[in-house]
Amino acid sequence: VLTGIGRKRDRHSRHFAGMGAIAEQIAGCGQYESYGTHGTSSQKESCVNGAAALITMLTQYQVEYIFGVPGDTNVALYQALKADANAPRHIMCRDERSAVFMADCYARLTGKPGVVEVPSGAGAMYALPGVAEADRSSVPLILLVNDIPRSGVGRGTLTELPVADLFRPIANYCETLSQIEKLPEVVRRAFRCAAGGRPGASVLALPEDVLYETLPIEGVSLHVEERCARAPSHRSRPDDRELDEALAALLSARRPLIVAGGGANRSGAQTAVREFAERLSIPVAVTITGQGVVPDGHPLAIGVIGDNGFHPHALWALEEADFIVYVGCRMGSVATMNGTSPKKKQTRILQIDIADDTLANTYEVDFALAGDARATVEALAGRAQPGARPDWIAWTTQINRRRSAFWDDAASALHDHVPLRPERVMDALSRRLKGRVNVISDAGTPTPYATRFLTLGDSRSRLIIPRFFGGLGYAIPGVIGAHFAEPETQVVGLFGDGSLGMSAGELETIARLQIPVVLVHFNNACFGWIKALQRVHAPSTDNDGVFQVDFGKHDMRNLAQVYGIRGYRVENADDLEAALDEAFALNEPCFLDVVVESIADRFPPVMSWLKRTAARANEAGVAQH
Ligand SMILES: Cc1ncc(C[n+]2csc(CCOP(=O)(O)OP(=O)(O)O)c2C)c(N)n1
Ligand SMILES: [Mg+2]
Repeated sequence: VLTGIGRKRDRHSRHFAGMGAIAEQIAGCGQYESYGTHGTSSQKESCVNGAAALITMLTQYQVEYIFGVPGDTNVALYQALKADANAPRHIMCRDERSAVFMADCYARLTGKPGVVEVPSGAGAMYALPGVAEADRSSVPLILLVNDIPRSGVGRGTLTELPVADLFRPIANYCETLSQIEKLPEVVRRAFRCAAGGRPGASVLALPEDVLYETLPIEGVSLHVEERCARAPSHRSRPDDRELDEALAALLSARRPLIVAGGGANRSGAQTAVREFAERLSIPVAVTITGQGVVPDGHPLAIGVIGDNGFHPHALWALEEADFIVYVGCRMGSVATMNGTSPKKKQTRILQIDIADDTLANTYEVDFALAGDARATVEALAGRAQPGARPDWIAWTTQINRRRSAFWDDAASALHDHVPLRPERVMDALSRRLKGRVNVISDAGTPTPYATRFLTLGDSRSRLIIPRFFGGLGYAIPGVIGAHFAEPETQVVGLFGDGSLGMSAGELETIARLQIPVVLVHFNNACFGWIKALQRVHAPSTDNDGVFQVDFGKHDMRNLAQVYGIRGYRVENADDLEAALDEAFALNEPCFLDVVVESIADRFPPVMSWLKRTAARANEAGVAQH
């Protein structure tokens, strides 16, 4: 897709318009001549260095923000950013890991590749966790590593690191820019690989000396591929025969179920899945990352399957279904409870996925449809004649009865226990989240409780939980990315004290940028999830069953207040309601330090834990008799 200047003269001219000002300000630039009028002029007439050209291309790709951390090797890039009035806005972060989490969250909400820039060595290494999470969660992301100059390679140069090698296992594309002429094509490849196929991470190591070099005009085009400015850059779908066969089998089912995973959200398949489900009256369950594909209040929205935060009626439906359509779901360990649910061979399975390494990978499936989730579901829906709709009413009625019973029980079990129970916090939040909102959650207490109990009232609202690695410390940077993705939308962050310890530095970023966000800190003075897990597995000889999981008890609102963030200490239901009322009414960052009951003292809805403790209780009961 590389195009020479001559063949793309019009676009090329447009891309260079307005660059005179940039070039004049870049250090080392001599005389400058506009590219727009000199498409075939000689090299000496050009004066745009690599950094400025990179910024121009990012702008043309409609990159709005670059999340980054300064370092010894970023000077060329920062000069170019500062000099270009049209450059993407730079968001300075306090830690590269957080910078990537911000970009990841921004990308999850916009579909546009999140762009991050970091310095060499330590900066690149600190970026690694977020790159891995984005890549494995099929989130389009571009990491730019401002690397040491080429002359320093192999010579004991401070911060030298084989960047491309380091990231290769966790990225769609990695490359070190070796020559200035190749910059445009390498940037295009980075966007193409981040946004196309199964979206993921692209990592470019950019030696700083190359960024200072002058970009030659001859044979180089700064054009961009607009379709790669957003993922998915193209939508593939299976052929007609495969679609017809799969649909015929689905229509012959007696108890069908759709399971939407994170891929359905990545593909923007929400409307397609809802309309397909409505057309045929098929209930829809979701995985943790598939939440939001159908709105919480929809009559066909059954709830969440999987080990963590599941709804019992959704699991029941999964077990009872005779035909399951998985849309953009990896069918991994959590969604299938380690390959036990649904039971293998008992249920016919249709799996729709963009990735060959995912399709039919953990289950032998009856229909493997390779394609983009939205395009494939739309194609199926287009073939499903409304008249062909089978009578599945008895099946959906059974599920709905169970769903109503669950929510009735949940409401009656709510009370103002002290310390506050996590579901009580979710209930108070749900009552305030009727409009459009983006909720960003960490692992630990928030995940099972938000998944099970948080209900979002607007079909455009999203609950984002980074699930491939579930790394702690995502939510606090995540809310910053969410704010920039949709500045008009209310943002809420949910995180435990373990997560806070790993991301507290970004409270300064939130304060500095005055991000209006409601931060809800689940303070249980421990790594609660692990403490609970230890208790689940504790030998009967160990009364307490825990080791190295407790923190000191602190009033953590003080931490937020250091940065001038309004802080609330919440110890009971009255405090909670009052603090939330105030925080949602304000248009500024607010931090609620909520003292909650520990999930190690009363286990959260995690199926494998509940099963194990029930089995142990049974054994103990048998032993006593
Ligand atoms: C980076 C990272 N390290 C370790 C873990 C393992 N881990 C999962 S949950 C958890 C405890 C979380 O503690 P906290 O944030 O306080 O939440 P809580 O479980 O107490 O609600 C840990 C350590 C992880 N998910 N990510
Ligand atoms: Mg904790």
